[in-house]
Amino acid sequence: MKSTRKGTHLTKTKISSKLLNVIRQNKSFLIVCHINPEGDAIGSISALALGLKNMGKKDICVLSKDGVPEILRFLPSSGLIKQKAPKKEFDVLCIVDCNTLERTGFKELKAKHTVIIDHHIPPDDADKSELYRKLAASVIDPGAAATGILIYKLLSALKISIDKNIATNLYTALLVDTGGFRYSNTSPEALKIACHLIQAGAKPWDIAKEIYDSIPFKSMKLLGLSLSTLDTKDGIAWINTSADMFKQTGTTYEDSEDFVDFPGKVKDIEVAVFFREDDKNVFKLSLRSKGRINVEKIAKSFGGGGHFAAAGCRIKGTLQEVQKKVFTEVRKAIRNAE
Ligand SMILES: [Mn+2]
Repeated sequence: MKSTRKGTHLTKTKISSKLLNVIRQNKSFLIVCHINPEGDAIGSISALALGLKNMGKKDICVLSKDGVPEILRFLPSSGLIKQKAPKKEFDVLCIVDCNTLERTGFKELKAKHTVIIDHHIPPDDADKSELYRKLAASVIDPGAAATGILIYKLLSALKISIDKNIATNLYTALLVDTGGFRYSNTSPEALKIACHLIQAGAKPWDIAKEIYDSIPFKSMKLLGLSLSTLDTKDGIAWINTSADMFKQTGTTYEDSEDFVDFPGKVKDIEVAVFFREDDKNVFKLSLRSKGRINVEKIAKSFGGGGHFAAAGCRIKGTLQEVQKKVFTEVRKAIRNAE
């Protein structure tokens, strides 16, 4: 556990002077997040863009390959986010809430300097990649509850005041990545920063209504169909959403975003799994741990990744085959944890 220093909001994450200088000394910025973005990704890139604007930077482009999910369109300035990369070269490329170019969904982004602001663990071979060799500066802290926290610290280090719009974006980033201030990453630091963001104008009830109580009707119907597949065995609970269910309800993957939370609510289980049928015999899996089992390890063994308690991967096969494969690994992990 990291301890916080007394009398300050901030833990030990260091915002390097290198990073501050890259931002201070340059004029144009290309800010990009990962594909399939959620609240931390969109909130962080929007807050960074607003902060840089408040610093007097005029040439800022904010990018999200998959655009902005409908549920996040209330976020201030999210309307300015583009899906296509401009042809021109920028001074600085900021890769946010992810740490490889691949995760941004763009093959090439042109900039003189590249920085990474993220809280995911970089891939093992990252140091060998061209991106890391050319990196101008970075703040990568897997101990941070959300990338929004790192953006908050960066803006604070740049002495940019947090206005209401920035606060709304960053509060949403924290809210989403801590699962509504419930997950294990809900640290004193996360709550202290959330407190400051509320003082700066973020409205917790309004934001919670947007994030948690604005589910489209068709998504709820999809959830109903999916929940009817709920099953549990050997400490695992799961649900499955078939291609047919998406078709029946006129929904898309975006509508099943948090479905893994539902098997996760079952009492006395260790691991929850959500199976999403992406194609004939191709399944996207989301895994959640109740705290003892490292699901990142399991996802990684299937070529996926994530965090200790939340991870994902893609497995080929029929639903039965895929379930057998993953349940075998989960059972093994549960046995080893005993
Ligand atoms: Mn995040």
